[in-house]
Amino acid sequence: PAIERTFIAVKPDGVQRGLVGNIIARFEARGFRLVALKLVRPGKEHLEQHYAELKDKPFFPGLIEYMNSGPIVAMVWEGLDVVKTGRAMLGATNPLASAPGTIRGDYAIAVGRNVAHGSDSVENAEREIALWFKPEELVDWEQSQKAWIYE
Ligand code: YYY
Ligand code: MG
Repeated sequence: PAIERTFIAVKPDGVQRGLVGNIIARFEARGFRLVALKLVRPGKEHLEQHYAELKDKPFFPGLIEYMNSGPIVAMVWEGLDVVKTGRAMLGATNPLASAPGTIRGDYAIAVGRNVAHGSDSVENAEREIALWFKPEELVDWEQSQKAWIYE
């Protein structure tokens, strides 16, 4: 495994339901490093770009409408194997198939209201981070806990 970055977002339902702090706390407590964070309403065109690979799916228009329905907390987290581990922390796409203990498995029921997003590959993480953040929004800082998190 390598040190990677992933794009994690709290979707509009997660923000409305007051789950922002909880979701951030899970990544923080796991030991990952927060690289960027903002509350945004980026608009339809941006959201269509974010989900471009799903544009032919029947649920695409509803997905975009939902994602555009309120503010989103956009984040970049860094750490060992964080792309795959972030997906594991989120749980399965359909919350009914997400294990308890995961974000979706603890807080969601419907696939179209699944609370949070996480990049599914290193390549997509790079693409999503570049879409959501300007280079100067990615903050370089050293975690003082690092020596206690990594061998
Ligand atoms: O990466 P992930 O969010 O787990 O799933 P994707 O297959 O990328 O789909 C993105 C998003 O689309 C999903 O989080 C909910 C929604 N969606 C849906 O509403 N109905 C489906 N059958 C599949 C996905
Ligand atoms: Mg996806």
